Amino acid sequence: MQTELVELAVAIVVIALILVVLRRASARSRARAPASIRDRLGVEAPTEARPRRQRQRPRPGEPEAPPPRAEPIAAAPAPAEPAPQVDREARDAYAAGLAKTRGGFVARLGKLFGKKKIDAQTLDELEEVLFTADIGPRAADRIFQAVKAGLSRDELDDPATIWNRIRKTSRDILAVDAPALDLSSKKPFVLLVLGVNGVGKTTTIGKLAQQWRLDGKKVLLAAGDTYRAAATEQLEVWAERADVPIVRGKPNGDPSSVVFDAIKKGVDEGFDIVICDTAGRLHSNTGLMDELKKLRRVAGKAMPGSPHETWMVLDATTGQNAISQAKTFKADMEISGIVLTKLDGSAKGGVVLGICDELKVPVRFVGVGEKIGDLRPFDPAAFVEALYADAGAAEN
Ligand SMILES: Nc1nc2c(ncn2[C@@H]2O[C@H](COP(=O)(O)OP(=O)(O)OP(=O)(O)O)[C@@H](O)[C@H]2O)c(=O)[nH]1
Ligand SMILES: [Mg+2]
Repeated sequence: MQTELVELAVAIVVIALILVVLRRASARSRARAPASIRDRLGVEAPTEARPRRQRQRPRPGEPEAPPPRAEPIAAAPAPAEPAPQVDREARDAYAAGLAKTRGGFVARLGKLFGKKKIDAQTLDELEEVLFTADIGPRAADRIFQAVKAGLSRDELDDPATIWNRIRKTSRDILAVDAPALDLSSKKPFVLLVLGVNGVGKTTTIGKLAQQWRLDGKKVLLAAGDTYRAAATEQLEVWAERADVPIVRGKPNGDPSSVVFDAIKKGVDEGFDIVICDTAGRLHSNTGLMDELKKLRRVAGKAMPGSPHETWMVLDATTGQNAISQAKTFKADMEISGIVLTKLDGSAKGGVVLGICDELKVPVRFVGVGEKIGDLRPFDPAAFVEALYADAGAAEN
């Protein structure tokens, strides 16, 4: 009797196990069924396969795994966000300056998503376009991963969704967390402008001087580039155009003494802003870096706490070189802002993405031409709209 009971219990367990296995197999086959069959069966589409967990530690003898490439990205597609308010005037001003950049990597993206069928190969091509786009490898990877992670299979057919993903990630990259520029917080507000030669420091200072004077500020320039006689003359021309006074030094004199005199004058005569020009030499020249550090120390002696901002000017036409220049300077020097010049002459305007992503320093202004009015405060939302302005047209 006892034996029969045991046999009965074993039989029940075996039947229960067979039922469980059959149910699982049936669920799997329904999930794999094409959409039309799923519809008929009333089954929801399977969610994206969970990515396989990467092995954390190398096996003995294996090289260390490289660090993860991308910033963490939300795996789920972003809900349809309301498009940010965009300053149309700023967008149009950037759009003209970004024409060459749009003709470059943005046009290549447009061709990619304009194809009839968007499939896994499109993702491979997307990766290639982004990584050769002069936007820096980290920014390229962030955009790539965002598109990849956010797109379910069905969405791959929808270029508008892809462009929205690219726009949103670009805006996120450009949104560097930094306090807004407040020129009224100090009197005078002392700004030191530096960068390698030819990037557009002196031109930018002339443009800034005019903008701020027109805003009602009392602006003074300091001709801190004493290495070349022509440098002071050039700044004098800009001072005249902008209608602001200038403090000059002797040719080959000490740039620190010019900066000291200018800040003192700024304090004594009630100026609102003192902008200091500096010499540009190759960033590998350690003499220059020492000189710039000395300039900062001397400025602090003329007015404790100054310079209040130190901006690095970068030339957009140099693409990723601009990123490495900024990194070199930032390693040695406190940089609180970036001015990116020559966007108008460059197909590499996307470099601003790499600069923001890698340096986490805010871009304050962008130069979009050689004339005195060709300098725009940087507005990330308007910039992104201008950069991808042809995206809609490219879909056709
Ligand atoms: N197209 C264009 N050209 C610019 C822009 N900004 C500056 N430039 C040009 O870049 C060249 C160099 O500008 P500068 O202002 O002399 O550069 P710098 O950094 O002061 O140069 P150094 O004093 O030699 O170190 C000039 O011919 C400017 O007209 C811009 O936004 N767009
Ligand atoms: Mg200069």
